[in-house]
Amino acid sequence: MPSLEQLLNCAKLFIVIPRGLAMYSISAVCRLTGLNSSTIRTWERRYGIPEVARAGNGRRLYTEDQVQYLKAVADLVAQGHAISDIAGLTLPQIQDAMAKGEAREAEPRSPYHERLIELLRRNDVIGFRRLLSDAIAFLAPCEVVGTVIGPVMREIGVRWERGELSIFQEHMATAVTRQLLLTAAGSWRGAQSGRRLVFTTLEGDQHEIGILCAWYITSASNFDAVYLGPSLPNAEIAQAAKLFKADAVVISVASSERPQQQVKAIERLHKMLKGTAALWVGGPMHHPLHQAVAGTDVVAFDRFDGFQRYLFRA
Ligand code: B12
Repeated sequence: MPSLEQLLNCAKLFIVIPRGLAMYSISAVCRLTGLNSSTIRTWERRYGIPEVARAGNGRRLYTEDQVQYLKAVADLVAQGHAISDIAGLTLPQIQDAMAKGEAREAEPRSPYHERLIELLRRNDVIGFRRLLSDAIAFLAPCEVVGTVIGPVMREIGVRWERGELSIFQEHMATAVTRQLLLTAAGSWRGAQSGRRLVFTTLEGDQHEIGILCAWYITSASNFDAVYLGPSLPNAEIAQAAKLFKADAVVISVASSERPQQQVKAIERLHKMLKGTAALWVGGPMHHPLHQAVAGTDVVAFDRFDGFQRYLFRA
């Protein structure tokens, strides 16, 4: 018995299939959307988009609507949106987001960017370490974290989502970056001003590069910067702030699936620190923490350059 796909192919020779009923193979979808087949399969496996029919021989068959959907998703991802944020949206919602011009501006990239990504792609961990180490040596702290480390880590995230980089490659990049930042910040002479900041992330948040970047910038300033490591319960943070006689506690809040929980934790920490230390928080612009702390004395940042300006004026 001929498969559905064979029947469809035969049918296409003799009859005009009405728009909306045509089915497309994965290679046709690649040509129409500009995506590669491994990205399409990865999105299907990780996010269930789209739920695709199979021909008798197991090959995927996509409807016209699904092709349009994948094209719209591909366009939004190309504009810098995270696939994990888009995957739950319907086609009209995606089109609406695009019509409203919610596209993110392309991020400025350093001359190191493409080379670092390529070295990682080739699993050349020594080359990656050497090049990142050069960037740290030659660029000012704020420049290296804002134009090299941040954009490279975010692109690693995007490429992982597309199935172009593996988890071990992301871990490798994080491990090297973390180690180089720890070493570089350690080489700065501790400030003698008596002003002190402590750095950490909220309990459960293992994303460490953002807070390490902030700590690294601070190490070059007139503050004594104490890094506590990531993922600390509020009570521990409050205790450390007291014992270290910190002027402020600095928290990095990574993009999260449960942002409201993070906002609540920040509010609780703010109360616990009253009378002991100020609270400074950094995190992505779209994070609800920025709105939640507006009008309070919590200082919020979404970029390292703004943080540096604040440090040097404080
Ligand atoms: C590396 C990484 C990890 C590593 C972290 C290792 C480590 N030691 O740090 C590991 C593997 C542990 C990890 C785990 C997870 N991760 Co992760 N991870 C990333 C990745 C690829 C890079 C993060 C990073 O280092 N960014 C570099 C920093 C510098 O950039 P940034 O965070 O954007 O910070 C900017 C601003 O927010 C701000 N900023 C941030 N902090 C601060 C602090 C101060 C003081 C200031 C001034 C500014 C500031 O400045 C920066 C520049 O603008 C991102 C991808 C991405 N787009 O970021 C995903 C990402 C953050 N992870 C994500 C997820 C979902 C997870 C997991 C839940 C996955 C899982 N299912 O297990 C877990 C959660 C683990 C946990 N409990 O915390 C999602 C979050 C999406 C969402 N909306 O929920 C992301 C966005 C990936 C994605 N698109 O799906 N992750």
